Amino acid sequence: MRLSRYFMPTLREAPADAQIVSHQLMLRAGLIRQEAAGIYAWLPLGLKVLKKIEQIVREEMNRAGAVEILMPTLQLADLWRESGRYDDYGEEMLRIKDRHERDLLYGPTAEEVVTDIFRSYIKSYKDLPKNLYNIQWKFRDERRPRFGVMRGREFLMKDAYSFDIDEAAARRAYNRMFLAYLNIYSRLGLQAIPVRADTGPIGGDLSHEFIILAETGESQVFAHRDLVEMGAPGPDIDWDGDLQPLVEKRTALYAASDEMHDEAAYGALPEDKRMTARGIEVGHIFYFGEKYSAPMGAKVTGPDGKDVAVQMGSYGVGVSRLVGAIIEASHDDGGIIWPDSVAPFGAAVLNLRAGDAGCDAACETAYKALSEAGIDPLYDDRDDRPGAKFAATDLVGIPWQLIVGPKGVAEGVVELKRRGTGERQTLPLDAAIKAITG
Ligand code: 5CA
Repeated sequence: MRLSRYFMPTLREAPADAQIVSHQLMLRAGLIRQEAAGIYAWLPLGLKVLKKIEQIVREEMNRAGAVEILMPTLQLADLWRESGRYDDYGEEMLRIKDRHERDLLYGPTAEEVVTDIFRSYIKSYKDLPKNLYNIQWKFRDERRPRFGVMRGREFLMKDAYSFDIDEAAARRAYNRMFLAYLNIYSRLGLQAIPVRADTGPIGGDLSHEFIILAETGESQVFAHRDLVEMGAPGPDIDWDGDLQPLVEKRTALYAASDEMHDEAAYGALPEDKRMTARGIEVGHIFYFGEKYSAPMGAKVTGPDGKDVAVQMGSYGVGVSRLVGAIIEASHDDGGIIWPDSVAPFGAAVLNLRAGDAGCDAACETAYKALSEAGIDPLYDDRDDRPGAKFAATDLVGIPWQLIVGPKGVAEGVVELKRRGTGERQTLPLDAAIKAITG
């Protein structure tokens, strides 16, 4: 992409009401624009990052055996009356009437819709297990939308729903999601801690939140240090095998958010293993058995010929919240530092003297080679001061900067900067391209 043709509206200063660094940087780097409280338009750079996160989530869900669908944002109130949640959900639910005076709502979550889909088609235990997910916009009329996309009213969620014949099978489904989540966050460059959690309006008795550490997080977490430092299980586990040992290795260590915190259990840990910090909830998984399947009549015939309500769980990832969470975890005074896996562009080519024949030719060569190698470069071909180009490129956080100036071109070299470390090297153009394409 040539910057002269792109739309990347960067701002020198963030609006005063942006309180936390990720919100400030998302506005300054031109990722989002607020349209109403807690409701955002995604600008080109923000949309690219959002789509990359979405794709990583999708790949890991598919790997763990979940199947993608797409449910509507608008749902029938009658379904929620069946589950008994319509009145309970309260003011967070945006209620709408259509022209026929039928009650609709903008989905804050989709247990009812997915249960309705399931019960329409699946009638036998032989068709289980099933895990259906979608990546879809949700609306919750939060009392205090704040921190930009962190607590929005409209936000993008990946929500998955598992259906099983009995509790043992449902726990296997839960375990698959538990481990898939750790792999998702690891691919996003994040260290996530699974903590025991409260189930709130979703319900159930088994639940974990996935928290990444950040000073601006809304929850306080208390955890065993070994858990904080433990890596993700990796993609090559046997997803159909016994995952319980991998899950237990993690759940055996103390970890809780404030609502579930047990001071005595935490205090019993060796002092050097106690860790408490603020964190951001980037995922939440629930096992709630028959809470929706029983009232909504989602039953299958079991091996003994008797009908039973299916055992369900639901599993959410805050996809749009993750954009902010990654920035909280990875930035410096100059701006955002994207992990390569979600960077909006793989590299930036900076032409320090657009119009100079030598600079233009070197930049075009780099731009072509990087494009062909699938790096998706952003070429700053504008006629602007070098200082402004450096600042903008640092701000938007592109992992590599290939800097082309007239002096270097005369000597047959360019400069290559790694955004994360600030490391710079001067080298021939070919070598710089090779360093980026690996
Ligand atoms: N149905 C279940 C799981 S599919 C559910 O809705 N869980 S949830 O309420 O915990 O939401 C799942 C994830 O969505 C949260 O972990 C969080 O990362 C994200 N999320 C929730 N509310 C918001 C919000 N207001 N703004 C941005 N992200 C949110």
